[in-house]
Parts: sequence; C-alpha cells; structure tokens
Amino acid sequence: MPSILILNGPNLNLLGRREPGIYGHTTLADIEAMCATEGERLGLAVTCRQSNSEGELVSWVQEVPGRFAGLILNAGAYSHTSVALLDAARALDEPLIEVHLSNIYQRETFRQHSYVSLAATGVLCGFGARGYLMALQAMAAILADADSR
Ligand code: CA2
Repeated sequence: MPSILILNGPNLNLLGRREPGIYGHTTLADIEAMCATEGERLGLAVTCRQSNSEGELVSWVQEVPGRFAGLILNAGAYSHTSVALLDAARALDEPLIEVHLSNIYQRETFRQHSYVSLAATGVLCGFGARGYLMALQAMAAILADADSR
C-alpha cells in the first residue's frame, strides 16, 4: 500500500480553538482522523505530522524519497516566506499537493504568493478541512495514473 505523508506547518495545531471564522471549527486531530479514514478507503497509508519549526518541516520533506509515495503539504505561513521549503520540495520526484484551508487569494496580499506552489503538482485552497480529503483523492488518482504507464 503506498504511504503518503501529510505535513502541517506553524499554528495549524491551534485549529478549531481560535479564528473559526477563517479556519472553521475542525481541529487538527479531527483532520488527521478524517485523513486516516479517507486513506483507508483509497488504499493509502497516511502519516500525519505537524511542526511549528521551519527546519523540522524541511527535514521531513527530505524524508519523502524512498519512504513515501507522495506529500501533502500545508506549510501555513511558511508557504509565503520559505525558500528553504521550496528548495526541499524541488528536490522531490514524488507528487506534492499543496493545501490551504482558506482561499489565500481572498486574503491579504502577502498570503497570495506561495513559494511552495512553485514546486507543487497541484494546489487546493478554500475548501476547509475537506481540502485534505480532496488532496488524498487527487494523490490516489496521480499514483494510479503513474502505475498504469
Ligand atoms: O489557509 C491555510 O491553510 C493557511 O495555510 C493557514 C495559515 C496561514 O498562515 C496561511 O496564510 C494560510 C495559518 C494556520 C492557522 O493559524 C491559526 C492561528 C490562530 C488560530 C487558529 C489557527
């Protein structure tokens, strides 16, 4: 069964407790449980990790080759600032799907650019917690396509 790594960046551990108007009421634990269930349905083994540290996220992205078939990444605010995460993401051959809970294009100008997007296979934003499930579905389709070639 292919393994997928889901990484969440800074402050996403606070989900559901503050700013529900922007990010909803779902907690990160809820999202991780939903992803595990959806992964099972799709035949994907899902590993979820969260860090507030840019360096730890970079190290985890570097773990993908050889261990995971794909990466789903919500790098939080580092999406908009981190050339280090972009460089790590660019070193991957595996599919990378970027997720944001909010529609970053409806928000402040500084959130409307993502370095991670430059290395992403695709980007989902504005679908709330459902975006992670959509990313898993897209990942399953991408991996199935690659298998049939
Ligand atoms: O929309 C997204 O998923 C974001 O990646 C969430 C980040 C934000 O910096 C990005 O621009 C867009 C923020 C993560 C959650 O931050 C919270 C802060 C306080 C309370 C709850 C969540």
